[in-house]
Formats: sequence, C-alpha cells, structure tokens
Amino acid sequence: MYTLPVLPYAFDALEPFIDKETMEIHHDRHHTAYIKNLNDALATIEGYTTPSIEILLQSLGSIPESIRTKVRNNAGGHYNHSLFWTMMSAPKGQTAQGTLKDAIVSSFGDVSALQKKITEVGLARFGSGWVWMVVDQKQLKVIDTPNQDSPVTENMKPILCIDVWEHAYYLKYQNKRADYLSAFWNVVNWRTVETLYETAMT
Ligand code: MN3
Repeated sequence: MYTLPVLPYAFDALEPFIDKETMEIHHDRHHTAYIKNLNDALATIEGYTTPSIEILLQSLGSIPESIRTKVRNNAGGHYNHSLFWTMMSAPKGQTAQGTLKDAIVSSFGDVSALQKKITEVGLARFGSGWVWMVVDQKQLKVIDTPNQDSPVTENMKPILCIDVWEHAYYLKYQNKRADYLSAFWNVVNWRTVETLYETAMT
C-alpha cells in the first residue's frame, strides 16, 4: 500500500506564488486519487507485495497488461507529486549553490539560462505533463514528459520537477502557464535540489 506523504509545510506557505486553495486541492484530492487508484489496481494482483515506488516505475513490464496503463499513470502520479512537494518551500530568495551551481554553469551557462530553458520546455509541453531537470549518465538535462510519465522509468534521476498540468495553476493563473512558471522560481527549495543532485552523482 502506498500512502500520501505529509506536506512538509502549510498549505498557505507558498503564498502569494502558489495559493493555498490550489495546494490543498492538489495535495489532498489529486495526489490522494493517484494513490487510491494505484493501490486499487495493484490489489487485483494476487499475492503482490508492493516495492518502492521507484522500483515499481522501473518494472512496469512485469505488471499484467490489463492494468499496466493504470499502474503507469497512477504510480507516476504518486512519485512525481511526492517529489514535487519537496521541491518547494516558503519563498526565501534561495538560489543554487555548491557543486550543483558549478554543474549548472558548465551545462547551461548560468542559473538564469537554466531557468529560461526549463520555462521554454514547460511552455512547449502540449497538454498535461511535467518539466524536469534530471541527471542522466552523470549529465544534467532538461526534459519534459507527457501525462504522469516519470523519468525514473527511463532510469534517469530527477532532481527538479514542475507540474504543468492545469490543476497545478488554473485557480490563480488560469491559462497563463508562463506566469505560473515564472512564479515557481520564488518557491524552489534549492537545498533539496542540491541534495538530490549530490545523491544522483554518487
Ligand atoms: Mn498535479
């Protein structure tokens, strides 16, 4: 059984950039629904013991075909949102530091060039999905995925993610995904991103 992680801050902690109502609905209803659907689907496999969510996402081929799409969508939904909550924190004017900053400079030029690239990729994602910074073969890359697909399935290591489904921003930003993406940089928890980077490189 997979369970809903506790949000590591209050629903209103990200105001005014991400509003309280969006956070409450997104965490308590959307994320809860992915977990329920995932548990329900896996409960139909007799004697199945749930592995870590990462292992599940890397072994979707072993899931019975009749429920594989449901498991893929909802396991991705659970993993992606669990990571996304840790990606944000109350606005404190943080920026990237240390070995992560050095890697960003060498891969993208500087932090603002990285942010511009992530924004472009996030805007170009047609329909629902995610934009990511991942470590792939020890290299930093910016990628996007459709729906709830997760880079973990492709053995990449996500270190930063932004949900670009409309449910992540519609109440406050309506159709203006660009404004949401620009506001997001105020609430990035760069300390989390740095820790994920260091772990991914070891
Ligand atoms: Mn979402």
